Amino acid sequence: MMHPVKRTLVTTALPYANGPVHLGHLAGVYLPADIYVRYKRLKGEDIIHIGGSDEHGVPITITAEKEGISPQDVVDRYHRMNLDAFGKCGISFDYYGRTSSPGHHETAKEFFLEIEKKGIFLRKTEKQFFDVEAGRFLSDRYVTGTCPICGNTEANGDQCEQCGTHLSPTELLNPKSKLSNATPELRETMHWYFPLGKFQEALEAYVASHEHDWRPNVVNYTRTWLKQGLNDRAITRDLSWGIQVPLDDPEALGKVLYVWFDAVLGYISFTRQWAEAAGNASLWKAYWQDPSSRIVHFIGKDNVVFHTLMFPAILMAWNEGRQSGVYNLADNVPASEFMNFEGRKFSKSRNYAVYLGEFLEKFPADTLRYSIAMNYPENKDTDFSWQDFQNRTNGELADTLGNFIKRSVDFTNSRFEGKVPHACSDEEWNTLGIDWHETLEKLDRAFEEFHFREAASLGMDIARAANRFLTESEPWKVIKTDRAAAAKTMALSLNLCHALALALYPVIPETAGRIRSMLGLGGSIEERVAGGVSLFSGLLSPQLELGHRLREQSEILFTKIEDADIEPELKKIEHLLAETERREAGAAAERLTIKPEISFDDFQKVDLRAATVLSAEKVKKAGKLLKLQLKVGPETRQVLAGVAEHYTPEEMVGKQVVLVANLAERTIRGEISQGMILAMEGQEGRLFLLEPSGSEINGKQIQ
Ligand code: B3M
Ligand code: ZN
Repeated sequence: MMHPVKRTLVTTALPYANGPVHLGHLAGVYLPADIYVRYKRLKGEDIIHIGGSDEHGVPITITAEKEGISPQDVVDRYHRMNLDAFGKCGISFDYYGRTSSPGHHETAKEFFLEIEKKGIFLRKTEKQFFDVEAGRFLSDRYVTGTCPICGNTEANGDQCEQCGTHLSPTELLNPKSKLSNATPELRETMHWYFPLGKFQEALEAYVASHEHDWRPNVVNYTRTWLKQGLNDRAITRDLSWGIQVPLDDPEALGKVLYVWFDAVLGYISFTRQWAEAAGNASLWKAYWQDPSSRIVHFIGKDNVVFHTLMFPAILMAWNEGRQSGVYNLADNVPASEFMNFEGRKFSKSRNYAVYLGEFLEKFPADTLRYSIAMNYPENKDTDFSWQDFQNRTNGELADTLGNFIKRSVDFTNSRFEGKVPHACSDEEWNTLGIDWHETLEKLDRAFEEFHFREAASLGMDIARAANRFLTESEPWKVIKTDRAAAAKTMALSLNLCHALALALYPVIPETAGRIRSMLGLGGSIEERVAGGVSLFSGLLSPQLELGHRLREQSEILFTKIEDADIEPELKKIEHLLAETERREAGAAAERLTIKPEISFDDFQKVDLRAATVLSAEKVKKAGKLLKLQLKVGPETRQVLAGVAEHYTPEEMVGKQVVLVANLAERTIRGEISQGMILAMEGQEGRLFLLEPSGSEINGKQIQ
């Protein structure tokens, strides 16, 4: 950043309001953002956290149709549920908005109109599937069919879940509408396109300017897209739920803005709504348009390009030719990897998840926050397990932190009339075996650079050192012979309690508040820093004065988690896993069922030939596909085969394969495929090519 940072705007990905958020979401996005925001507040910095519900898009309408309720009912239910769960978890949003709000519709329309007025959008007419029975165009997710790559009969119009290939609906074999199950027909429809390619250079420069401060994964992932060249993206859809295209034009009828175009703008609308609610309607501009402000988007890795390419390009389009009202681009986009659960990916559709709200009905928020911070998926996928949760809660939070605080407060209450019995000097503070300057610097860097696991560990290291100090000083023995020495130990211990509350506040804020209250300190941390005071540097010296009065009653900060408490949870997982296995076994058995009988003549229609691979190359944006040139007798054929994850191009060259030579020609990913080569699935999904052996067989028929 060129300017010293005056204020920071933190945003968190807007979860679709079509289901409850789970621990995976918390770990990747909301907890890290909250830790960051609380740390900044602790330093007295000006920072706001803006989030909200993504209430448009096909995920919402599909849920509504499945449950037989209206989209509005769906978003009302889950918006409330998620907001409530975040509240219980201590995620301290300054504003939590909704993209269905009139204010947001206004912002999105304003952006659309500005970009339309500048003539940046393109209008293109393309063929899209139309469900005649339902009288509706079908967006990608409403079409299902057979995957042309792996043969999965339940592939979605945008992606095949079985082999992971990104698809477009017209690539599906035997396409069906999810609405009516009818075979849809192709009809022409016009859409507005955003020419991302027009911003290619500017986006490259933007990413290059952050190549050292963004996470390597974020830079690499974005660059992969840039290298492939950015294409025009449709930013409207034929749907009824969403933000209507704001033009008085018959072509705009029945069209809404694409959910991603609208959702990222939610960050802006919600900041506006926050400012209005705070009674200073123009205050939002300071966060978005003042060059000395900084924007940080917390997201999961699956949302990277929308935040590093799409949203910046939209803002660039808005900014073009403007003198005022120019938006800042994000300064950082700390995208997380995924946190798995008991060794498996969270999955909403398989119901393999622990939902945040449910979890907090059984266990306190800070135990969850701490365990998740210690498993923060910063640069690789991590795993959350009940065992780890139990160990950390019992061993680290209860035995180390909780125990130290309670011993310090109880002993002072019983032996020193509940008052700090000694005035600690800075020298004494520095004899504890903790280098405070170094600790502060390390903590500062860990929070500032988004290393939240390290930040939480550093806090716990202080607790360990404190525990050791108290145990080794043995004030309960020493007091019998040297009351002054015991008084010094207790005063230092109490100051350590205070330091722990500060250092751990971003991670376990509720506990920090309870520690402060036991220490007899009034007012919350938030109130104390409201005026821009930094409490964080309070670690450098003892803060509790001689004679300061503690609260009379101590409390147990963490109750241990018994095996019996997590047993039902482990049972539930066992059950879920067994169910998944059963389903998978069932699916495998189904695949064994033999297809309906065909006649000999039918079989004779298939022309199988031995062919030789002349060359092979990868296909852009299709990680599973290889483009092969095959020699078949005198002919050369181009065939696309979904084998890229099993064979390298080099391995393919020279292989003899079996070609279905009279299969109708198809276009996959814009490339012609003239036939298909035979392969079979072996163990663990590994593909094996059928390789006919023999010499001089090329071009010969296989019968
Ligand atoms: N709702 C996708 C998701 O929940 C989307 C994020 C929007 S962020 C502006 O992963
Ligand atoms: Zn597939």
